[in-house]
Amino acid sequence: MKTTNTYAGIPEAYAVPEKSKIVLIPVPYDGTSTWKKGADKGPEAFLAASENMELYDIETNSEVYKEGIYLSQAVTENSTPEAMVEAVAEKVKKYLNRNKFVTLFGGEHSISIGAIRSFAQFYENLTVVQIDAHADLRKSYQGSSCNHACALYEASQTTNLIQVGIRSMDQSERTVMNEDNVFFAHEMANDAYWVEQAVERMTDNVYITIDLDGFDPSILPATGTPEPGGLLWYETLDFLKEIFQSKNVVGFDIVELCPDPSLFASDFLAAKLYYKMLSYKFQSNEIEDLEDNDNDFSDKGLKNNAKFLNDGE
Ligand SMILES: [Mn+2]
Repeated sequence: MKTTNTYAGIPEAYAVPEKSKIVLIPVPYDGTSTWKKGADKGPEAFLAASENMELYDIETNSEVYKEGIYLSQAVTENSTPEAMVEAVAEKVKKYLNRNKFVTLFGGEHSISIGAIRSFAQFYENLTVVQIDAHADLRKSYQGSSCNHACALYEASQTTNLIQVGIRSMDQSERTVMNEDNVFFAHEMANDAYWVEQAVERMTDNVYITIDLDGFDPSILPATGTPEPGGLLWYETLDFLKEIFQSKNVVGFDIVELCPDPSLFASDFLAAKLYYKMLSYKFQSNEIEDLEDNDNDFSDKGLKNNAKFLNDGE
């Protein structure tokens, strides 16, 4: 399913696993989506768009790919939703254990369940920031707790979950929802301070999960269940920039790209969003590297590190 051997066609020298600070795990899974199918084609379209994107970021004056981006083998386990979630969790764990900055591209939103499970085991007091049109807080749906409609239920129980851009949910999800940590789209539209308020609710270690349907369908139509009234490009970047500057972002995923050849601008938005997030993450690295050369994770709230050291990989 890879279009090239490296992410965005970057030179091999920046794409070898040993030297890469960043790992990208594609998860082309679409087992439980209920409306429009096609999120399994998301990683391929994202990678193709990434190849046609400039790799110099004007805003940060950086070429973040030089930090090294290793494109891992895709997770293709799809026998059951539970098996897929477990396969994602194992893969994420393997690279966390190697001190990589782990990123994923889906696939439908249920792929985040396994990713968040491993991040929450690895980092103390983890905050999960979810940008999404849908709350995704059902405990189970159509017979599985690993359905895309349940993508954030486990995170709501195990992490400090902050939900942003929500504008579609079932009434029953209110019983699970921590409304102090929810930024509904209709409220954000009339509140100039939502970014500050959301950041105030975060602990130091932050994982970000972006369901592309969180964006407004006017700028991202190619997704399985579009909803009007979503986030626009620059307000999203301002929010993300604020998180990357003030918190320790430990990893992220982007999900629910459902490519359609007539809507290929969506693929390019996803590609640019991914690269922007890496650019924000590593933009101050040159300065940090001068001050402190070793790239360890001490003082950053690692926990249960030891249990990851035994998985033989
Ligand atoms: Mn979602």
